[in-house]
Amino acid sequence: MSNYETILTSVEDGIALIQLNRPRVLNAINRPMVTELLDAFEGFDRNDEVKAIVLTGSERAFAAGADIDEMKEDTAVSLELLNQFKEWDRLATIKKPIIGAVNGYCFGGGFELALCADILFAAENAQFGFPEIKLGVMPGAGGTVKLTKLMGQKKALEWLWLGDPMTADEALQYGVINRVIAPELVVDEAKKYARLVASRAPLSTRLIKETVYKSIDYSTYEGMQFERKNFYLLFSSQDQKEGMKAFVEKRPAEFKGK
Ligand code: CO8
Repeated sequence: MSNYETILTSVEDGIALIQLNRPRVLNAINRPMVTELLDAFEGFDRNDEVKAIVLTGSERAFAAGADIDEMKEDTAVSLELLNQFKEWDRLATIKKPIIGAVNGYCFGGGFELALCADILFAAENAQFGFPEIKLGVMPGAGGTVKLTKLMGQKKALEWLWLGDPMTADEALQYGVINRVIAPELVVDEAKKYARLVASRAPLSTRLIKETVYKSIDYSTYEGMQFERKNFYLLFSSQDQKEGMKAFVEKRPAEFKGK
């Protein structure tokens, strides 16, 4: 359906699928892929037909990292001038739910991309890691920061310093992913979860996502003030009237996302 070179996209039953598609290099993320990912994510975020987005790779690899060939000659100045993370930062502005489905290798920039998903399901054979230290660098697209916030500073350092892969079960144990699933079912389960979220009130889904991410950086007090404003805001929606009316009338609510 799409004209992209590095990803495949489709929409079925209100669920968009974005699949990384550079299998020859284990879906290594090059700059055109970042541009295409942003185009696809932002397009689906604006598309009323789409209620949630599933992000996946292929059987062997979600993504084995940023494309090393592409960046091996970079300098500090070329990276500063390129300012590629300006594009990457826009991933955090996607409002619809993103469900990640990981098979195989999920390393470096691939792991950082997976961490941009709101919910992460992984196959039993998935491997997560930040091998950047073995290349003489370190994560640059949020890996150090997000891993620390997810698993705590001691555990994050233990993994980041060695750069060795963690299994899906270890990632689950540290709260980095949501579920471990049989490899052949991981995308289906991600789609199933996406359909369930899609059945809930869409404006609530958006504002819950926004509030959860704000709460990571806000104090409890600031977070609760922010939560309250969003709670009030939902009382200006038709879906709040419909949801509460349906409860009183003992019937399922029909949410419109308005
Ligand atoms: N970049 C470019 N090419 C890659 C990459 C990569 N990250 N990973 C694998 N490939 C290529 C290999 O070069 C190989 O190509 P060819 O067939 O032409 O030799 C092909 O994919 C298959 O790979 P292997 O033969 O190595 O497959 P194996 O099953 O033996 O090994 C591994 C799989 C263990 C995943 C191994 O390929 C590997 O270690 N890859 C590199 C992992 C890595 O170091 N990742 C971190 C990269 S640095 C990074 O991500 C910084 C992020 C900064 C932010 C960027 C935001 C976008």
